[in-house]
Order: sequence, then structure tokens, then C-alpha cells
Amino acid sequence: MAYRSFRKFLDALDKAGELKRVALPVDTDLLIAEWADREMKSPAGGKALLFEQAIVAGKKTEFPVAINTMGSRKRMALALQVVDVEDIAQEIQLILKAKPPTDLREGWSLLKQGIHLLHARPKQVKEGECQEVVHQIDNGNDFSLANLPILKCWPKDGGRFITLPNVHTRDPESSARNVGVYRMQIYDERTTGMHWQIHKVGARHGKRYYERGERMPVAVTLGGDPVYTFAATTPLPDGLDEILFAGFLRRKSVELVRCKTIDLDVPADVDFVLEGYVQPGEMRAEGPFGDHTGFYTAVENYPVFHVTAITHRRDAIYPTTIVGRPPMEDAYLGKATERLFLPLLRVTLPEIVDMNLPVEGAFHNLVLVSIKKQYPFHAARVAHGLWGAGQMMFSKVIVVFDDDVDVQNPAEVIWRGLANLDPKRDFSFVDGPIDQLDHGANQALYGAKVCIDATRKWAEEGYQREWPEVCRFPADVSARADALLAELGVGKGPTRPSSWQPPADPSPTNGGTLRDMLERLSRAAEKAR
Ligand SMILES: Cc1cc2nc3c(=O)[nH]c(=O)nc-3n(C[C@H](O)[C@H](O)[C@H](O)COP(=O)(O)O)c2cc1C
Ligand SMILES: [Mn+2]
Repeated sequence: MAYRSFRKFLDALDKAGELKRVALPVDTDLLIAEWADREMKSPAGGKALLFEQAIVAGKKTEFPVAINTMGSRKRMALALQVVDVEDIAQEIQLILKAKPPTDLREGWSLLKQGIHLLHARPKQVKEGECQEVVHQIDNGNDFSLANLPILKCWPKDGGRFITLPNVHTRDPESSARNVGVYRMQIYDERTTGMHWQIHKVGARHGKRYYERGERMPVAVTLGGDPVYTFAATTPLPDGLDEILFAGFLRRKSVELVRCKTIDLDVPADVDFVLEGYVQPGEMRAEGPFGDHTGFYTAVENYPVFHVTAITHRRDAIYPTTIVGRPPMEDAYLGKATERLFLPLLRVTLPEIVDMNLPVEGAFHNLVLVSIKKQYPFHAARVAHGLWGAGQMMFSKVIVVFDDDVDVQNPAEVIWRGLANLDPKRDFSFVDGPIDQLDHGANQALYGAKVCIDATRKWAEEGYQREWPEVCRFPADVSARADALLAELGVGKGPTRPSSWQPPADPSPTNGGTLRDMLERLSRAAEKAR
């Protein structure tokens, strides 16, 4: 079942041998970050760390700090409560392939297959653990952001940053909800930065409030079921509610409770809620900050968040992470997203066999994709399709391979990709919006992207020579070699990696989208209620 609290998730990590408890006092100023960086960069992502005595400005705070809780394949699977993240990808694939039911029997079988969709819809509740303790900030209350164990992550950072905030906003026109993880720089006890980058949904909501000249309510939650935070980092299409997605992933409706000082709902079981607002037009210098790229991002103007209340669980734990030179904890969040969103990308690009966004490329810099090539110059269509798919627009280099190349294997990627390449022929450049964090381009937000066509070239594409075959031993010869080695008493002898098979059937789906799926889901839930 879904985690009823962040603490329960930590208990599960502990039971699985994935948590190190640190009872010594440790400073939130760089020291926790330094330790966490080592942990994140150790084999398979090290362990999650729970600092039971976090020190801020020389004083122990009331709340423990948890970091690197999702920073391994195993912990990510524990966070999503699956044996492997691939299981959810397969469930999504199934749902996308399901045809809309035409009769009751089909409807039932769909419900049986996709029963978890029933939980996508949130439930409103009257009270929540996240409001066990309420501090209204305008009441002369001396509880403030200074009471939270917020980290300074890197030496040249502009200050302390909340690094795993789930930022809840609403579109003032459609009232559609959005939750995104956008870091928050601490300016003082009740004011922070709000680093929603210009392409993100939070920023678009902000722009609507700005146009209307209205103050924008914003709720920031920390902790609770780790699925909330994961869902908030995923690139769901604008208009699709992360709370629905979280409900689907955790197989349990998210219970929502009304905030105390603003007109927004938040998950009732989170650890902390920072209630407040963004005043349209108010901007302030944010940064520098040691970022996902492994470099400091420069100071830029961003909106300001004013805290009106802080509520929390009595036993709250402060969740955080650090970002920087990969690999970091966010690598595992990104990899889970890569797996879960592959079936969705295949709805419009069914020719895609597999995809790898290498961690060292910080996700946007390099996309390795294998396709079932069907027509001349097919690689270009796949690259353009990917650039047109949400945050995949940031992909700086897309390399397209044939379906028999294992894009998860860097050795094979370099061998096959470069051997097939004629650089002049195979690079095609486009210009467009780029990630706001990218420092490579001459100007912010705009730059070049490239598709490298590493597929085998066809005569129709101008290749007039005979394309060579890959050197391989025929199966019967290998069988004879096996027999010979067995006779010599050396078993199978030295082994090579087995030949690779595409992971899943890339055949076209019935054309549903995640949005359709969730809509169908909530309709079904409505009926079942
Ligand atoms: C640890 C972490 C920190 C992040 N910080 C930011 C940030 O400061 N600003 C931002 O725009 N995106 C940040 N992101 C990425 C967004 O959460 C991500 O793009 C998400 O899909 C945005 O949601 P949205 O499409 O609803 O806006 C961060 C992601 C992670 C994992
Ligand atoms: Mn979103």
C-alpha cells in the first residue's frame, strides 16, 4: 500500500538496508551536502542518509534531514512501491493499448486491468496530519523558515535553498492544478525566491496572474509519500494534474486538505506546508546556485514567494537533495521518468524501440534512441517528433540508431554510431528554445540542436556503395565451440554479453494519450463512486 507518511517510507528504506542514520550533529552549511555528494557518487547511489541532529547557525533544529532517499534504482523502486520501475512502464503501455470498452464485459476487463486508475482521483478531507502544528506568520509568531534545516549546498551558492519543494499552483482561468519542483532560495525568515523557469507550468500560471494583476496563491509541500515529489518532477503535459498521476502511481487516492491561509488544497499527509503568495511583477535576484549541470547558474531575476503560514506534522522530517555534477540523486528520478514516459512517446512515435538519456548528459544534452527504420530519412522525423514532445524540446543532441543497437550500452553506441557516420551528411541542425540552465549557447534560452543520423544508410538516401554486414559467428559454429570447450572441461569458457533484444513491443497503440487515459480513469472513478 501507499506510504502514509514520509517517515513510513524511511522505515521501509531502513528495513531494506538502504538507510544510514547519523546521530552526530552535522552542519546544514555545506557539510551535509559534502557527505551526500560522496554518497550519491558511490557505487549504485550509496545509501539514503538521515541526519537526526541538523545544525543551523550553530543550533540544533527540531527536524531531522533526509537526503538521497530516491538516489538508487532500488530506492526509486521502493519509493514507487514496485519491484522495478519497468513494471509501471508496462502497466502504462497496457493502459494505452486498451481499447475504449464497447460493452459491459469489456468495461469490466478494462477495469480489472487498469484498476489502479480508480485511485487517480483525489479525495477531499477535513483535516490532515500536515496541519497538526500551525504557525500563522503574520501573528507575530516567531516560528519561521529559520526553524527549518535548509541546506547551503555549494560554497558559491547565493544562500540556502529548499531543493525538493512541491510547488502547487492553479491556472486562474481553467483552475487546473499544477505541481512542480522548483528550488527556493531563502532571502529571509518569510521570503524566498521561486525558481520556476520560463518554460515551466508554474511560470505560465504566474504569467496569467500577472496579466490579471492578481496576487497568486502558492502552496509548497515537503515530504509525505515520495511519489508526490516524483510526480512533481515529471514532465506531464500542461493541464495534466500531478496529483492525479501520483494517485495512479501510488494506487491510492491522494487525500487533500484545504490550506489555512490560502485557497489551495494540499496532500493531507505531507510533512510541511509553506502557504503563501507570489505578487505579480515582483522580481528579485536569484542565485548563484550549483545546478544539475555541475556548474553554478548565474544570478537571474525570479519571482518572490511570501510565506503566510507554515504548518507541519508533529514528527516532521525535512526532505532534501543536492544537485551538481552527475551522477546525483536526481539521476534516478530522471531515469524513472525516462522509463515511464517511453510508452507515452511511443504513442506518436511508435517506431521508437528504446531510448537512453545518459546521466552524464544531465538529461537534456544527449538522447540516444533506436528505431525501426521504415523509410528514407526516418531519423529526422524521430528527432523532430522528440523536439516537439514537451520538455524533450531541450534535447541538445539526438542520436538515432537502428533497432539492433543497444542504446543502453555506451560501448556499442560509440562503435556503431561512429562507424556508420559521415559527419557532413549525418548532422542536421535546427534552432529553437533551449533549457534555461544551458550555458553553452551564446545567449540564454535560444540555441542550436542537432540530430545525428547513425542508422544504416539506404540507396534512397544517396548511399551508392554496399553497406557492410556486422561480423558475427553463426549459431551452429558457436554451438560447436561450446561443445569443444565443454569437452576440454572449461565449461562455456569466456563469455560475451548476450545479444540484445528490444525490451518491449514497439507496435503502435490505439492512439490514446496520457491525458485520455487519466480522463477515462477519472470518469470510471466517478461512476464507481
Ligand atoms: C531536484 C530537482 C530540482 C529542480 N529544480 C528546478 C528549478 O529550480 N526550476 C525549474 O524550473 N525546474 C526544476 N526542476 C525540474 C522540474 O521539476 C521539472 O521540469 C518538472 O517537470 C516541472 O513541472 P511542470 O512541467 O509542471 O512545470 C527540478 C527537478 C529536480 C529533480
Ligand atoms: Mn505539470
